[in-house]
Amino acid sequence: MSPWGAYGRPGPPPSLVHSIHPVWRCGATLFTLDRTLIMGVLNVTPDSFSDGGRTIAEDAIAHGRALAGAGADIIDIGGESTRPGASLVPEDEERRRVLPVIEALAAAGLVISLDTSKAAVARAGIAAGARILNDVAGFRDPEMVRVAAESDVGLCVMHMQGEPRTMQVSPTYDDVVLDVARELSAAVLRLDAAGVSRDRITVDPGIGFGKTLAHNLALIRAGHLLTAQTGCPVLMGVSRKSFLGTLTGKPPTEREFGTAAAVTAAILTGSSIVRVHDVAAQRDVVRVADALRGQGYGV
Ligand code: PMM
Repeated sequence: MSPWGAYGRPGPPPSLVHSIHPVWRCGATLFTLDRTLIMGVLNVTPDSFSDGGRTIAEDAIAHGRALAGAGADIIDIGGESTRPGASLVPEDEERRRVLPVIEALAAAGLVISLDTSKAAVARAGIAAGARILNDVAGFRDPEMVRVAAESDVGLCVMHMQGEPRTMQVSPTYDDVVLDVARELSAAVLRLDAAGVSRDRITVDPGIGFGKTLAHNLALIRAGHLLTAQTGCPVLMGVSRKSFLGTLTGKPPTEREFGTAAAVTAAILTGSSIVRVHDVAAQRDVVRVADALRGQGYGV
């Protein structure tokens, strides 16, 4: 029987998927991937919260609780914007932004993912209660690999071509899906060699991180192939991204239907975790997509 359950996910034959771990081990939390997990986005940056008399941390904590109440399985906390052209945030400032929010939400029993590429921030975040490290730089920094190996947290290895300031200038690939799969596999092997067990790792093709519209569309459809090639479940971040603006002409806050279409496509083509801003809206989308796929929610 396929590790995905009695019916299996549509996609590659069992011979290709038999070695995939149908779980994601994140410290004390073991996720069984028999339904799609929802990761809610919590950006703790000054431009993410309006100045309504409360501190950014207070606003962020309230928003994190709301995301969990709306159905998020994981809250992904980030203190540095990674949008194209964004400037870097000093390490101290990033720590100051995220640590109180991680502490408060972890103490409330939520599973916290920390979106950082800085090893010192990652270490402090794990000590504060984070159970997942989400590195948009794909654990290129040997120090990040060390932090991963010295802990038992879950990991998200994201693919990015170049770096945020310049990544959208002229992204080029021979074959985007195979190139991204190869680079993600290499990152997984680096973690493997450092002693990180495979069931702690998810991979993410990095939608919008050094990709054209065509690259993004090809990668959203490539979940099955990426899982087969890397041996890890796929996490997909499509929410409100600029490719949706290109397709619809809408600004980020009006991209919820576009996000819904992309989330559905990602789930039907093999993604196991989706990273979204509007959890309440996308939770319905995930439920329906899981049912269409023949899994989850009692189907
Ligand atoms: N996208 C952003 C930030 N972090 N992490 C992962 N794993 N995957 C993503 O697609 C991703 C990420 C940028 O999006 P935001 O500014 O809307 O948070």
